[in-house]
Amino acid sequence: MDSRTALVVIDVQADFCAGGALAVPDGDAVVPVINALARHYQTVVITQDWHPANHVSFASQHPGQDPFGTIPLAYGPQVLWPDHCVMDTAGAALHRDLHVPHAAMIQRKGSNRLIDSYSAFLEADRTTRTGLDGWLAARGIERVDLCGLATDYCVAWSALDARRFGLEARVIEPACRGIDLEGSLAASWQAMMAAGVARVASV
Ligand code: VGL
Ligand code: ZN
Repeated sequence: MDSRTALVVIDVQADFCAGGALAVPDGDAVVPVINALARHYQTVVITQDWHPANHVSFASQHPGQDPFGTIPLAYGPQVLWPDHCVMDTAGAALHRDLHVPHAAMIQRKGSNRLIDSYSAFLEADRTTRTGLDGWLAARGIERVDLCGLATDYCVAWSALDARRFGLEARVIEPACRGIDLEGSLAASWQAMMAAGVARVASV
C-alpha cells in the first residue's frame, strides 16, 4: 500500500468476539483477514474501546433500563450496552490472535465516563477530539482504510469522521462484522455512502 494510506483496525477486542460481553455475530472471523491485510500497510492504527466500570453507555448505570435500549443524554440519543471493554480487564484486551506487530499507534477511546466514543476521531459530544486526526496528519496520511468491529457502530462512525477531517475513507467489508440493531447495519452503509466513504471488498 502507498505510504499516504493508513489501516485503522477498529476494536478487535475480546468483548466483541465469541464469549465476550458484547459479542458481534461472527466477530472472530475478521481476525485472520485483518492479520493478512495489515502486512500490506506501513502505517497501522489499532483502536481499543476503553471504558471506566461506571461508564454512561452501560445499561447497568441506569436503573430500570435494559441493554440495547436508547436513552436521551445531553449530547443526544445513547444506545445502552451491556458492560463491556472495561479498562484493563480481559474483555478489553485485543483479540488474542490479532497479530499486527508493526502497529505504531493504539488509540483508546470512550474513557470519559460521561461521553461515549464510537468514533476513533471524535467523542459522542461531537466536539472532543481523540487526537488521531493530528497523528495521521503529522505522518502525511491522506486516506484511511477501515476494518474491524462493529461495522454499524465504531467502524461507521470512524469512517464518517475520517471524511469530516478531510481524509479519504474506504471500509473493507470482508474485514468487518456488524451488530445490526433495528436496521443499523443498512442505515450505516447508507450514511457512509452519502458521505463518500468507499465500500470495498479488497484493496
Ligand atoms: C462498539 C458498541 C459499544 C463498537 C463499542 O466497537 O462498535 N459498539 N461500544
Ligand atoms: Zn463501548
